[in-house]
Amino acid sequence: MSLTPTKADRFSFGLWTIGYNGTDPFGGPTRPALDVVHAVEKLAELGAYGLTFHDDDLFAFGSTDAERQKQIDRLKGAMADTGIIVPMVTTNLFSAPVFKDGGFTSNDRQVRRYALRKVFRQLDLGAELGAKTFVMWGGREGAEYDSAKDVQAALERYREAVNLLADYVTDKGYDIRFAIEPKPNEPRGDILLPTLGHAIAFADSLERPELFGVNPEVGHEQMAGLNFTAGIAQALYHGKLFHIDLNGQRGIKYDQDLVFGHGDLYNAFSLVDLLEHGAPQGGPAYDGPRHFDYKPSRTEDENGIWDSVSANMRNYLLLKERSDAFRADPEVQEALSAAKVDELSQPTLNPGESYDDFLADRSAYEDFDANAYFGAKGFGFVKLQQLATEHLLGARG
Ligand code: ASC
Ligand code: MN
Ligand code: MN
Ligand code: MN
Repeated sequence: MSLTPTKADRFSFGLWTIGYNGTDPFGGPTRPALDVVHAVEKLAELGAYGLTFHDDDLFAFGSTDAERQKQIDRLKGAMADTGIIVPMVTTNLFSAPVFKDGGFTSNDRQVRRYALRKVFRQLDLGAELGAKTFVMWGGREGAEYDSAKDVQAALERYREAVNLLADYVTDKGYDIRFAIEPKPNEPRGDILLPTLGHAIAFADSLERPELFGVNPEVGHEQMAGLNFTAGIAQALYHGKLFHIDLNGQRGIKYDQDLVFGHGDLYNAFSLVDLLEHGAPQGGPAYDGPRHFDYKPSRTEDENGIWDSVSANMRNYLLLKERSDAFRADPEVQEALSAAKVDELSQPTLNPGESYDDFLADRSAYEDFDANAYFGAKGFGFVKLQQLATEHLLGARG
């Protein structure tokens, strides 16, 4: 297996990721602005296939139509020269002061109307550039104070906005689906639709649920103390994994946006194993872009940006190689069987068994000695996890 990224790996990067200039709440930029044409050329050279962007990443908020068009034309030129595509676009409804209480769910109705128009504009541009996914990260859709936000009304306004967008893409014939990106907090004290579970429930309640899924980000779920791989498994199970944001996070703290693999490495391993091999006993697989949404640390210069771009892709490919070796190891297969991982895919009832049949089956209860059954016998999950660890550390094959 090759560790050199190619377009077939479908690695994509946000323009805001490589373009992050180092600004944080405690200090200003540590790097100059990155030009989009240079960014596209470098991504192509390093083996990525796609670029994604918020409207404001490409043309500054408040640009004139001519300034906006100039940047779009420059991006199109770079795409034509390099073969880089734009698989996803998104709208910035969080940076400009007008969005300080959110976009779709600002308490101010005029702001909501403006936010929606900004999204329509970016949707048209996404369709023009061939994007298949429209991500919605509502970083400012939330509150710091419970009495300041009617959460049910906010959900109603969110619904109103996205139902309208879904009507629009349907009428226009755009081949675009929407992916809601959950995050528990930051920049707001609490953000609406804080985890992928909240977002899936909401997506399914919309007028055109088939057009709505999720774009989970590794660090965002981990900020809530959740297991990202388990969440991705559930998103796949519901047919809702439309897109994914890969990065690294170490525990429950501010959103670190580290390089993929530089955070919880075990969880990164099980994630790549799931994305590449699917569920052990089958189940829907993910075949979309492997999108990195991270921030090159503000300690780095421009070389550090490109080192971190390569590190994201290389870590993904290394984990894929480790996971291939894990799956191919006969001892792992034995340990999986001993742990009965495959038995979970057998239905609990017999084929055609009714509850009358089931209640009449004495072996299931009356004659079953629950104390004796597993009293002295374990599942061997620890042995299995040690085999995973040995593969992850390169100690086996
Ligand atoms: C996005 C997205 C995020 C945020 C953040 C902006 O579109 O996926 O997580 O914006 O990266 O800094
Ligand atoms: Mn993040
Ligand atoms: Mn993200
Ligand atoms: Mn992010």
